Amino acid sequence: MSVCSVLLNRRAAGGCCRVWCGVPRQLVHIRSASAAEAGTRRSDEEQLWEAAVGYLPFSRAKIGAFFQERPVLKNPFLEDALLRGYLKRHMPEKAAFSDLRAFGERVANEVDGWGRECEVTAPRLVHFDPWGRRVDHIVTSPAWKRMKDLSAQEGLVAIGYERTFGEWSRVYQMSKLYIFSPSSGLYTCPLAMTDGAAKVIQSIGVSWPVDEAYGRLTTRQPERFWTSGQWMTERQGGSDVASGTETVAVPQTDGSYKLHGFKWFTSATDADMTLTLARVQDRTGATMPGSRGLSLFYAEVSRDEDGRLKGIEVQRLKDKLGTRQMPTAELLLDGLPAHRLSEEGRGVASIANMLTITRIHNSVSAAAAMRRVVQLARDYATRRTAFGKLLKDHPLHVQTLARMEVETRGAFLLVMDVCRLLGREESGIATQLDAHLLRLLTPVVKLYTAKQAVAVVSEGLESFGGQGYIEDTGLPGLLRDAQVLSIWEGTTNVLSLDVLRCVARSSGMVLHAYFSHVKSLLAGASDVSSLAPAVKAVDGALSELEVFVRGAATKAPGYMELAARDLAYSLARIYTGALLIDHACWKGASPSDSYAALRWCENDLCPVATKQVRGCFDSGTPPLDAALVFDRPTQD
Ligand code: UCC
Repeated sequence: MSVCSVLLNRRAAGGCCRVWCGVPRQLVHIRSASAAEAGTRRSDEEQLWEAAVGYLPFSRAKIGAFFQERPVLKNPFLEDALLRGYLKRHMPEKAAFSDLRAFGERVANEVDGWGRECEVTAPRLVHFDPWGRRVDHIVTSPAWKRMKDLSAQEGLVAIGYERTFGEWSRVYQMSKLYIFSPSSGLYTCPLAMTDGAAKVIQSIGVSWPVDEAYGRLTTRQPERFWTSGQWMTERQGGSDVASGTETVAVPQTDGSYKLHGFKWFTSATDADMTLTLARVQDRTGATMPGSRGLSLFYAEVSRDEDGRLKGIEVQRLKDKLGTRQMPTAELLLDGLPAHRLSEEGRGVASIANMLTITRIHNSVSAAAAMRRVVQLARDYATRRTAFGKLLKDHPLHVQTLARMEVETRGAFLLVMDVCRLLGREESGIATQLDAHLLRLLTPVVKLYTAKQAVAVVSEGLESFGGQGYIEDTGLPGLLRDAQVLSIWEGTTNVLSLDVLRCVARSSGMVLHAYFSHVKSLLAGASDVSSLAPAVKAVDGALSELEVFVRGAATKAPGYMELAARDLAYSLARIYTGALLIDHACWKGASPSDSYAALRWCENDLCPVATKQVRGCFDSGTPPLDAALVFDRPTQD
């Protein structure tokens, strides 16, 4: 039975009043006027009935009358209470504030649309021209190219090298990137590598041939601006760069080299230059294996007069879960002209500065992804009505958002503290303690914020219900792009082992710096009674960590390796707790700053101690883990 016939039956039964009681008066009037034909006489009831049928939900109209309001991206700088508070506390320069405010406006109104365009118009590879010549053109969207110009104009790399705000220049630069990142269409990836390359060139202090490149990487002029790649990963390599790098560097008579090898993952492959690792061949063609055989090379990506890439073939673009905006390629290097930047055998140590910078960028992007999803979810909660009221009036929903907010605040403060340390190092005012902290916290912030980002962004999508799962809302892309953050630039386990390595190489000095700095942060809060539970929790966790570290020295080999991940998490949670407390003690802090600190410190701040008590790192555990993982049904 059709809707109409149901209604007609109801009408016959005299129940028509219910039918139109939901129809707005004005609409009834307009509809009935237009429906009335001149010269015909119909009763008022008939006319109203026709009007009502015209406005029945889903009758004649194809898609109904209700449309959920979309979440609105507002100026991400103005919307971010913690970012503004942090900057007000540490670098209250008016020029920086007005720049960030204006940039935030541009991001919300203009750049965010470009970011979406980058996602929708993914890069593609054109191998051959129409006449069959190999060209290997990576075709990117106009929006991707606009991102490059914007990045130069806004100084997204340059700010870190101009150092207008001295030791706070990195915080300023990263604040801009933090605002930009979720709208950037992943352009933050080439910017991370560009920044890392500039840092390497600057720290090595080499002039020709990289002085021109350095100027281009750090310029604000779009027509001069270059981006850099970071080609480290090979088929055998993955994280194990030292033993997996097969690329060889063949010395040329003019002192340059030609590189031959296969790079398995190269991100943002439309770069103008790259830094990469290779093994120098001796006269017999032999190379040295392992880390000591690796050297650092600089190469420009250029084309010959026929339009062919010089010494490079782009094998294919990667088909990835996320970061689809950005071309990631497999490259065959077949005689790529290059210059050696490091001493022979010092490749990994020399590219380490690039890793530090890209890992910090990664962390900025992680915190930014969390902040963006929280901002959108918060806005949506003021628009979406369910079960009779707005989402913002459902305490359980707001509790979920509040938990996301606490994670986001923690991540932000941890990231910015590492940026602060980087800025101090680059301004030449870092103490030994700062240097140790920077080395220790770089892998920690990268691994921890990446994991947080996946969890918070996933939770954020859920807060939109089914709409969070719909591709063209732009929301699923946030989750896909967050997932890469824990994978590239060192996975969680590789970075956890890096923490152990830097502890060992510094003979424990990085941990010494860590303990004394956390204690000094807590000391500043000792007389703030409202924060006492948080201070007590961090202090207790720090003591547990000290006990663990002291005891670990006496344990069998392998014990610390098993504990590495939980150790890194403990370092992150305790340090972040101390930063939240410290920020809440600032005279300009808000009650929400204190509340966030208290909530953060309710977590298990020292999981390495918790797990130790449960025997997770004991020698009997790995066989049990293995038996569990490889458990097979028994043969009957
Ligand atoms: O390329 C990729 C994608 C690019 C996209 C970037 C965008 C990111 C931001 C986006 C924002 C949206 S992904 C591929 C990246 N690959 C990795 O991250 C590699 C992961 N593997 C590692 O990190 C390993 O730990 C290795 C490769 C560093 C291990 O190599 P070795 O040779 O075994 O390392 P060693 O022997 O421990 O260290 C060799 C030297 C030592 O110096 P010396 O000899 O003076 O004592 C170390 O102290 O290197 C030094 N070193 C470091 N220094 C090693 N690691 C570090 C470090 N992290 N910091 C400082």
